[in-house]
Amino acid sequence: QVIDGRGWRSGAMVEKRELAQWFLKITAYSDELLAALDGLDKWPEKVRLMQRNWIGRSEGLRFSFALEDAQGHLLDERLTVYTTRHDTIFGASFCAVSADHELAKRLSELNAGLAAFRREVAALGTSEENIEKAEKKGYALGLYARHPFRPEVKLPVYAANFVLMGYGEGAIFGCPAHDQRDLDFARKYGLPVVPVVAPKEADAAAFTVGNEAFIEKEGDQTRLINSDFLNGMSVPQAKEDVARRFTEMGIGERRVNFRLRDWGVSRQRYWGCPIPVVHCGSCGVIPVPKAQLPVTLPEDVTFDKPGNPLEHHPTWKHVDCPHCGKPARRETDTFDTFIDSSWYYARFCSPQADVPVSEAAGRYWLPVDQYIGGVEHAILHLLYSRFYARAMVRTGHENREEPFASLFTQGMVIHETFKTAGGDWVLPADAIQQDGAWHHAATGEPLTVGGVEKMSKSKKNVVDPEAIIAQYGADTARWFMLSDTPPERDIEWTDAGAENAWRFTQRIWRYVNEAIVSTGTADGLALRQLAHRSLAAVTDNLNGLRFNSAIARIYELANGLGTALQNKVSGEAMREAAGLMVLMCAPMMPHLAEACWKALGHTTPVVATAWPKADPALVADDSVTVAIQINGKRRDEMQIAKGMPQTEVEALAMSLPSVQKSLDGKAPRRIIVVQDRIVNIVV
Ligand code: ANZ
Ligand code: ZN
Repeated sequence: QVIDGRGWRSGAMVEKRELAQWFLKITAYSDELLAALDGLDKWPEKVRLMQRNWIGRSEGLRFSFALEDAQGHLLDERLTVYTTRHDTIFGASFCAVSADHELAKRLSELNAGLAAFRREVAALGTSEENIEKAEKKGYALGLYARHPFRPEVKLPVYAANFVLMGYGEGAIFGCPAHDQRDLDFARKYGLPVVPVVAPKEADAAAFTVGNEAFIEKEGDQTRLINSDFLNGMSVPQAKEDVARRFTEMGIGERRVNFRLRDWGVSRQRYWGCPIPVVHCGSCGVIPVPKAQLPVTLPEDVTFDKPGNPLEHHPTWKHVDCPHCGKPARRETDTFDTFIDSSWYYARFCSPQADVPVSEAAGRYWLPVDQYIGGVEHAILHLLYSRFYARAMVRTGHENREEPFASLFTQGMVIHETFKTAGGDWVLPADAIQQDGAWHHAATGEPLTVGGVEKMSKSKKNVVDPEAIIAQYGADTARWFMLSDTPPERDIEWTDAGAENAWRFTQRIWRYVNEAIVSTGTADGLALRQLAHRSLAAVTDNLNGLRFNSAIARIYELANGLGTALQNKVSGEAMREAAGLMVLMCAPMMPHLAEACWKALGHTTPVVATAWPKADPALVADDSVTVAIQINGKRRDEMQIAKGMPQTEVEALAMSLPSVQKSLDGKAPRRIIVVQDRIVNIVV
């Protein structure tokens, strides 16, 4: 809940402070949370990728350097680093520790310059992005690390602003030729840049690195150079060799690291579920006994002081130890709200149960078939829930390790922004366009049109659903939103788009009413085919959540209906097509659909009517055009399914109005059918 180093709600800068807080050990599940992503084949690939990156598994090596002081005296302590590029060890030209590393902390007690540097780094905040963007800076500690293979080579040790305390060992060796951060750092402090990996075909003696580090891509295109016994090896071979040697030397071991950190669930605020533990001076941390749960919040709190009101409350936190009965202190931190959202899906299966979740209900209902939510949940809520599901399996509460079988991440509604010359944001409802320029409706002030952005209260680029519903109705609002864009993408709200959707509602109403009274008699097969094919496509699109494609098919059907009305197509086919169109619209325009359905003479409402099934014979696109002849003269044609049996073809031909007219009441003497081509009626 920290975005760009700021609180995601308040916008306040995050500062580092030490607090005793509660964590859930999600890192114990890193491996399985990662591995099981492969099985989530109904999740968007981008969300799975975000989770993979967030968990951030890396295979590397942890090893230590001997340390000496400026006079060359060996120290007792060693410097442990984590690396994924041990193949580059001969290109090492410095070591660096985080400003929060024990070594930096300790040395800063006697070194004012270092202390100031540590404060400067702390002020950079916690944002990885800021740390990534900031100029790479360091402070020399006056210590040197001995190169493990070349003891005469001394690598200066710095505290550096780009080394994070929370990752690996909080310490690195820098290889400037093959890491951009290390290269920037080396150029700033005049450290050697020795390339140790080069393209296969490159001349080792001539290969150099300028201001861009040479990063090894996956594959076998490179070889080790300037690296003693590693020369000529591929990167994986060299990694293997160094790992083996360090292990044999007893200074290192292979190690899998994860970026994922344990989940800090303590919040110093009033609004939240109290963390149900009591701190006792003699017994330690004691969980609140089940009989005393839930711990409820006091209602008489004040917000007059900064900090957590639960801390300031005169009595709430003073309780007796549930274990020894002596005066003890209630935990005043409350849970992160993501705790509750992590398992509500399970509780929803048994909302009345007197246990947190009924395992039997979960067995029946879970996993959630279709989960829909914004992509902003990709790495927090959706990862926490997956962790919780696993934890609940371990505790016997549930038996599904994955909470959500299928995930859909919808886009956002975005809108143009409007601003006055003075820099004030203006609501779209207050902006009017005159002669191509925008003005404030009330003051007449000229307005500039800014970017099309996610609707937000601060930029005022919001449209009020109430106003839209009052103007167009809810059906139109919904129809426009679904029609415009695939739901996983952002949709720009425009008045013109809403206006078009509204016009379409009018067309549907008109066509349905014309179909009701239609007395047309022309052949309806083409219309029926269109209707059933539309139905098959719309069914498929709705199942795939492709609402905009579904709507495009409905528009197509409506156009076909309009043409059929003009062509006086059979009233029966018109009413069938109109009825199907209404049912197809219903999930997206329920109000209009019910009114049309009733007008079509149905007494059961659409909501109680089953979704229609397309007739496969009409859907199949294996129709052929057959010419109709009377006494050898071409009179009409009709579309029929390929291979239609002779008797059916005859009956169909005889039913055509054009044929009936030509026959003028006379019975045919003979009908000759050339399969899939001609029907000749002999009178
Ligand atoms: C030497 C080296 C040479 C590295 C080279 C990279 C390129 P991943 O893959 O994300 O795990 N590193 C290790 N701990 C760090 C920390 N606490 N803060 C900042 N950087 C840290 O990244 C592993 C690489 O990130 C490690 O491999 C280390 O730099 C750096 F040509 O070691 B490397
Ligand atoms: Zn006690």
